[in-house]
Amino acid sequence: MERLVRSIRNRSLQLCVLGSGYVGLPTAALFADAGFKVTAIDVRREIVDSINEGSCLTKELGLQELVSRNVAAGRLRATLNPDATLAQADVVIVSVQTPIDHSKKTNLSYLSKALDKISLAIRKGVLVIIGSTIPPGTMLRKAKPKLESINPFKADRDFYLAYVPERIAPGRALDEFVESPRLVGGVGPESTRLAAELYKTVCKKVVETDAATAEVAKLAENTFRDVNIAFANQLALTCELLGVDVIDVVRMANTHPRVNIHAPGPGVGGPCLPKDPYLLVHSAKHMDFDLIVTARHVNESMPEHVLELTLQALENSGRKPAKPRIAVLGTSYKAGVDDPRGSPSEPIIHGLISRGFEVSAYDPRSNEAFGAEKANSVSEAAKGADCLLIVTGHEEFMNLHLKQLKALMNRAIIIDCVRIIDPNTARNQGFLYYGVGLGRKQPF
Ligand code: SAJ
Repeated sequence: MERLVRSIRNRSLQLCVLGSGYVGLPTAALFADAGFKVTAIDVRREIVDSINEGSCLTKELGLQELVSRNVAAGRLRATLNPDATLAQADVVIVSVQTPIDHSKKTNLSYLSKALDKISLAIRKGVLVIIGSTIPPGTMLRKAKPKLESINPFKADRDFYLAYVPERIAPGRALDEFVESPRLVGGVGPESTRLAAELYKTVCKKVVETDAATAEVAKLAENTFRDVNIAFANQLALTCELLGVDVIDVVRMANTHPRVNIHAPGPGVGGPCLPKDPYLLVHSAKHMDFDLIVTARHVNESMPEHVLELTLQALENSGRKPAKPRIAVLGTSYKAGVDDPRGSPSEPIIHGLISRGFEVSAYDPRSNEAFGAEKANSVSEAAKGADCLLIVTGHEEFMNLHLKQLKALMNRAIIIDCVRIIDPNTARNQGFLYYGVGLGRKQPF
């Protein structure tokens, strides 16, 4: 153990990262920058080739430069071939996807395949880190037995195994990797100690725990956010009926020193929040998880509410056009990122198309259009539109030239799901303005 700790401190261990996507590649690049020799493994040739060329396909602030610098210095390389790399590695970090299927059950097949490969290659003294989000119990009931199944090695004695959940927000991955306290939970004390030692080379703060606690804590963080956002969304729906503005209500309530209500919106997207509450719920099925599941249902229902608002606005704007044309602004799942995974824009656009509407979509960061006509600017999307539907709160949408847009549009309606346009400014420019959480009816 002491020898391994020394090898971490003098950077003489070889690392490999299995899965070089949104999280794996920043992980590989940061450890390489800390001085380790790192091999990034992926099944996608385009990812491997781009890394070896000193470039990257993942858009993350500072990542391109970090990859290029460390590839040039010979500390970072990528490969499609896991077997040879795993046979040499002293540390294996697993960062593969763990999606949920249509019945909301976790698909652990990518993780299982990774563990199969590691179990064949494992040697004495190797440290295996799982970074992927996993259901509680996975470390002790699946990962540990699998890694102990081929060779007569025992975890925490012959090799080391820890869960180190990632906590990074896409778009700020590098910064958050370093700055956010990192949970490190080993399957035993030696594993925790060794993994903590490794992460201290990159992270400013490491919090030691055990694997089972780290598993639940990771899911608890995102579930808490999801429940909080569901509360904000339910409050928004209530405010619409009560004739008050949820933005004012949340601002007022949050002046209380111990209240922090999140922002309502068109629904919750991304690769984590829509999934993690289900991972938590499925691992303890016998419990009554009404709160968490209900919160999910509230958030999942928001795109439908946006469709209802759109229909209402069209009806209230005079004669409803035979085939309304809607300009959707934003297809990435949240402001400032290019990632469209799980974006509320997807069910919204599909809902509009299935109602026979024409839809154009523009996003300055994402190329996704979810089946809508892809526009190259706000003006192009708005041309001939009956309604401007703002789904993602990108800063590019904050100061829209409303007068110009009105001149381009067929009908002047704005549905603001992320509340980035001031209602009075829009109304003064002659728009019919609808916002999520903005009361329309007279109270009581
Ligand atoms: N959203 C709201 N209202 C809010 C905040 C977010 O509607 O007040 C929506 C967003 O628009 C988005 C979704 O929720 O559609 C998720 O956004 P997010 O910023 O809460 O989370 P992610 O998925 O980008 O990343 C989270 C991270 N949490 C934060 O940024 C606060 C990160 O810490 C986790 O590591 C990450 O999930 C993960 O990988 O688990």
